[in-house]
Amino acid sequence: MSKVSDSTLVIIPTYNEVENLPLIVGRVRKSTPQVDILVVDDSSPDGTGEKADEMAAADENINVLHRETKDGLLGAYIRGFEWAQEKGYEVVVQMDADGSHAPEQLHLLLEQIDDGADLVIGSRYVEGGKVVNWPKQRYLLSKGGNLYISLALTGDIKDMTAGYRAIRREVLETIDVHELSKKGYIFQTEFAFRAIQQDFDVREVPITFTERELGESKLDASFAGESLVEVTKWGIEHRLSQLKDVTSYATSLAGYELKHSKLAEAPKDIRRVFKQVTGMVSEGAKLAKYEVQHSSLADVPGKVQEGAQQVTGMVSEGGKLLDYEVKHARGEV
Ligand SMILES: Nc1nc2c(ncn2[C@@H]2O[C@H](COP(=O)(O)OP(=O)(O)OP(=O)(O)O)[C@@H](O)[C@H]2O)c(=O)[nH]1
Ligand SMILES: [Mg+2]
Repeated sequence: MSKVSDSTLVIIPTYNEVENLPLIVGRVRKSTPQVDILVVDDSSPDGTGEKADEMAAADENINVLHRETKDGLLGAYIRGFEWAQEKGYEVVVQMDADGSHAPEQLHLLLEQIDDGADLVIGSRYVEGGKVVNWPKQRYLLSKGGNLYISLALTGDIKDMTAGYRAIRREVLETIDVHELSKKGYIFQTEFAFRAIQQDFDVREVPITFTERELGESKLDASFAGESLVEVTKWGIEHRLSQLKDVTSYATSLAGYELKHSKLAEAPKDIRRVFKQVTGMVSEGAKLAKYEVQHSSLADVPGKVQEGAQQVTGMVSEGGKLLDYEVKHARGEV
């Protein structure tokens, strides 16, 4: 019997991934031979595009698009999505070239698609999900950021920023990808949020995310600041009436946790991180406050509880981050 996922295109955007590309493509071909691959290269100076052409010439399942200049990840994906739609693929997959998204786990995403999901996110932060080779600070910021996003958007999805995804054609036909924010990688979050708003069946599967070993990063991990402000705006637009009673929880918990953290002993250079964490917490509190002022009296007690738990989690992640920073600054870790 044929499955939806038999018609899948894996899009791999590349910029200077000449060492990684043959490895990742080889792994996809080996683990999931039924899918096709599209490399979207932005004229990488290191010759990734030529390498991709060589591979495409030797294997009809591999295709390449060349863009003239480096124009960001969203732009590369938009080109890939349009190509997939022209060719009539039922499912597209987003996969980084650097090995962070294991092709050996692709079947986990595709199985959910075949089970009826519209968007499947390979998640680091659901039970069973893992991150390998990340400094603790980056892990905590990412996890804290995602907790915040879940809270702000009152979603059940734990890893809204993740980039390993399988998407059904219908979702791409519904969401206008040209309207997504071009700031950093925030489009990933916005896309998932819109899919949820459109009542698509959005699911997570646990994956093991492995930090790149070869080649250079294209983006620093500075999503914390700008992106969270963006997310807060959507959250407010979305009118999260469920959050109204969370305000007092959020503010008192944040106050308590931060007072009891190791901040008093903290040397100056952790201030930066502290600011990021307090920024996160205070954005959360502001959002909650706004909601109290603007929502109707209709209440959803279960959701309030859940929201409070998320805030607690976020704040305690912040506390852990501070502890780590203090130890790090003292040379204990
Ligand atoms: N075509 C294209 N690909 C890009 C662009 N920017 C990033 N990529 C690719 O997008 C994927 C994700 O980029 P990474 O550099 O791994 O970003 P990251 O995962 O945040 O950073 P690291 O933690 O260092 O891996 C990789 O396959 C990149 O080669 C771009 O402007 N154009
Ligand atoms: Mg990467």
